[in-house]
Amino acid sequence: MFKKVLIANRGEIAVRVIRACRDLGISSVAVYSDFDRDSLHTRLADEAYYIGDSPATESYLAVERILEVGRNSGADAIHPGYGFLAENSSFASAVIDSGMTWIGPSPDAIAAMGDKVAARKMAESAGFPPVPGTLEMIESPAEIVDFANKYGWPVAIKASAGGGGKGMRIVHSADEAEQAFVSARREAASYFGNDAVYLERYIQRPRHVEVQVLADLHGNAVWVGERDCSCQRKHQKVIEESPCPSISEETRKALGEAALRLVRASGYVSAGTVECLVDESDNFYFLEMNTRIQVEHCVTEEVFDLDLVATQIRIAAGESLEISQENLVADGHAIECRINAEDPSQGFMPTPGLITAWRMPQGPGIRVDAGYEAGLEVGQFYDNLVAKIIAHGRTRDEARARMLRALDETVIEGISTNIPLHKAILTHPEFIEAKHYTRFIEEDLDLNALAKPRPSASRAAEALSRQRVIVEVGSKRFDVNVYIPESADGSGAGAGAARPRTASALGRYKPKPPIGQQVRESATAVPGTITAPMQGTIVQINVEEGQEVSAGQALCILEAMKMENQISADISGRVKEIKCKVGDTVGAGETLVILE
Ligand code: MV4
Repeated sequence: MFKKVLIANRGEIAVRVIRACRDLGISSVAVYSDFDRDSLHTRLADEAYYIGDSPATESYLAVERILEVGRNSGADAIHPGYGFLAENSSFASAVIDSGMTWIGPSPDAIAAMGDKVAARKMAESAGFPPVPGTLEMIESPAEIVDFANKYGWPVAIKASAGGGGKGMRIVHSADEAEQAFVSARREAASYFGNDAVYLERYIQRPRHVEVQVLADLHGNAVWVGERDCSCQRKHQKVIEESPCPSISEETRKALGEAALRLVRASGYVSAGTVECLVDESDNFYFLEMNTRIQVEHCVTEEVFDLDLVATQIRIAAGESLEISQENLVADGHAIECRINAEDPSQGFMPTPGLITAWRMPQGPGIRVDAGYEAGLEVGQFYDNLVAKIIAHGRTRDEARARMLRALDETVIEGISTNIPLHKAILTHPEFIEAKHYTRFIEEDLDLNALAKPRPSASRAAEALSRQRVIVEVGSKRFDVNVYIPESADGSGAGAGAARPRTASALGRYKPKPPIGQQVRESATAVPGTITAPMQGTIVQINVEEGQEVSAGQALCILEAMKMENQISADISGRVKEIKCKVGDTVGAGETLVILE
């Protein structure tokens, strides 16, 4: 077994891998950026090394820096987590060339599955039918029309170097083909550096079901159930569960066996996920294979009582799989909610900022994998996942009830989260009956009706002081928060005096200026003065000085936490001044455009 493992990641997955290392008696090495100097993974690892500036390209994607830390710290192996370098075959090769073990599949397998056209061919030859479509890249819009004449509209155009639906275009008729082809190729070139695109029949109302597989270096392979990830928004999974509630036992078995055929045919080793679409008649089709541990691996761990991350590490160290297929029987049901720093009542705007209060749920059937705690800041540089709550029960209904209880117990202040969205989904009849499909979140939920997040503590920290008061009304006890303006409070001490912050109780809270929150709340909106709603980077400017614009028209795009946010005109008028340029990092409240 390895003595020391470097974790080339951050946030909750870095914490998860550190835990697996500790369980296995392996020493852990964290790497961190400027922004993460105080973060949970930095502090939890046995050793931690600074690798660079906050932007991921300067730190978590800085291959040479990470390899250098690996060598200097004496790490035997590198675990990449998910995202960042996890599916970068050159990085996997470089790790191996540096004399360390790569905890993951071979660089060849990563490259083969990263090429979605090659992966479709491989699935086809392994007897796992891919979504009907082309097995080669297409060269002209005429091929879209030919394809539709054979299979019917709509048709999906996908990037061969893409994945996860990024850059996917749906074409409904021949007159849309040309434009969709050109823009899909342009987007593929700019996002993935490769303009190859291919076609798939667009499956109506599909479910997204994925099979977890494990394979060792000795030819043993198993499938560890499946997960349903049909609850997505903009190709981001929101809730995942295992087992899939809507397929028959027969389909489940056929799916698992098809995934194993693909694993065997491709010689795949390590943990992996075979993603499928399942149509309304329970036909399933290969979509793509992910060659990493996934965010949602925890639901599988709960129903199979298995540590997938530890198993990945054991496989990389050359151990044989101890588990046999017959012994892999799902115990009950598990559901995972991804808790994101975003505001579903404001178009899912990312909400970076300082976490001023943080209480995670506990009790029967609840697991939390988190990357944050009180006193830490959620920044604009990385994704907006702050925690995963996983509920396990004997049945889906029990898991769902436990999740609702857990969401009610959860307290996160200072930033907005998508907890109100989770509550709306979990109580919606479509979800309860497991009939949710592709456009469930956008079409079936009333997002405007979602409860507004409670007044944030960062607002309280600025101008208001919070007092917790116990009130008895008709002898019934109420626990009430009263927000009192600091001037009226008299103490001048603000919220800190009303209740000690959790992190200061830990003795390590260092106040940092909250980004994102303070200015947004204190800025009084001046009509025509367009300000940044959060800290971020200007990636596009759509207007010129002197141009006439109408209210609601897009002025520029601000990127924060890997999400693009459209900044629109609040009034109709003329662009008087543009105060930013593409590439600028702007702070919350900073003036971007002035209209007159
Ligand atoms: C599709 C599809 C329909 N037809 N491909 C791709 C990646 C994943 N994020 C969703 N993707 C889809 N690919 C074809 N040929 C529909 C989706 C899809 C989806 C599928 C199941 C459940 C929810 C979904 C939400 C958006 C898109």
